[in-house]
Amino acid sequence: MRLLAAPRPEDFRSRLRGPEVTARIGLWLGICFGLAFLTGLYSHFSQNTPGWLTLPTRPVALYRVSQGVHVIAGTAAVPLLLVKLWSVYQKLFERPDVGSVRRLGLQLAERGSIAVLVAAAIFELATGLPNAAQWYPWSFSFRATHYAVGWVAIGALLVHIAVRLPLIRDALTGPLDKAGASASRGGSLSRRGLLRTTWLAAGVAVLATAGATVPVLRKISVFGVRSGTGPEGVPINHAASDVGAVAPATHPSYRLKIINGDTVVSLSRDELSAMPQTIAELPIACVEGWSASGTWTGVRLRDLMALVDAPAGADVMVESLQVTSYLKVTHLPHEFVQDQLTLLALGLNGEELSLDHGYPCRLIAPTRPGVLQTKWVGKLEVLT
Ligand SMILES: Nc1nc2c(c(=O)[nH]1)N[C@H]1C(S)=C(S)[C@@H](COP(=O)(O)O)O[C@H]1N2
Ligand SMILES: [Mo]
Repeated sequence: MRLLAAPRPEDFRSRLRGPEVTARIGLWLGICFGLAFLTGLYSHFSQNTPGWLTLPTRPVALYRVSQGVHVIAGTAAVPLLLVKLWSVYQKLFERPDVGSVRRLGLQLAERGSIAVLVAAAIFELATGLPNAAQWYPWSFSFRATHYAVGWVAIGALLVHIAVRLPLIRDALTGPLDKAGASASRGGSLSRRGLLRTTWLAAGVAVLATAGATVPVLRKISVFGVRSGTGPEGVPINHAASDVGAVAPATHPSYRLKIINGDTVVSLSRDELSAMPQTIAELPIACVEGWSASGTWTGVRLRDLMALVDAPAGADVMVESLQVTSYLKVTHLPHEFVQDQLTLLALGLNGEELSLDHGYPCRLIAPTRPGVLQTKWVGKLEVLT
């Protein structure tokens, strides 16, 4: 009979399991989720900026570093979460305490909160990882869902830490392996060995992907989604031919339209080139985690705004010539409009901007998500 019954927690005899291991991995997992949450908030508010919020525009690589940390923390969390779940998996087979209604209620509440935490944590990693690999095998909006479930995950995590704090404190301050305990019941592996293997797995996962954003790691990051190559030495996300931008961007009648109410100024590319040019070293930092720095040449956006007498505090709508709607129109908050490093770029790394990087001109601003660095700009409109 016993063979057919579900196992009991006592049936899992490996001495590798236990709060000593779980709490140590949990500490690092908590750090990864905390970092991913904070950097995720910053990324969300960079893309969805409420009127009351003024975003920082320095350091220029702030978004690049933040989004790199976001993806690296999420990647490191994958092996950590797997080992942590393994280390507590026997608890799934604990029998409910039906002797006392109060204890049963508490048990169910605790189990429910852990179920939410585990589901939310798995969801965040299982959606974030494919996204960083630019694979979208689902039909819901990645950003809205990943953001909403992020709040669920961090809320459930805080409850979990609060409930378990005494246990966590004891486990972290006590010894990892009991003195004199042999490793025999866990096979040949000690707890220390298990933890070392876990840190190693997390490290390998990070090194295999972080080259997409950390240039010195490029050669060893075999799973990095961007190699660092492309026209003018910068990778391409969404080529002109993907979004129907080739014909309008190369048409001889191209004019940039700058609009402020009834005031409209049209400029050809030659006229843009004849304006004072600024050179700025700024990164493209894709929300999907890859990034690359470039030296851009172009006209300051605020000089263009002056041509139509735009008021100093106004935001600007930037519209691309592309045919498809995704990322065609973006909103540039006033702090970026006024920034002396926000350019309408005409050149990159000493060459004329290539079609796939946004010819005839593209927006490049300090510390902004890649999705908002609009290419093939056809229209700038002052918002009042
Ligand atoms: N008009 C337009 N601009 C765009 C995009 C787009 O699809 N359309 N993609 C954005 C994304 S997601 C990124 S990461 C950057 C990449 O710029 P690059 O291809 O020049 O490296 O361009 C951004 N600008
Ligand atoms: Mo991007």
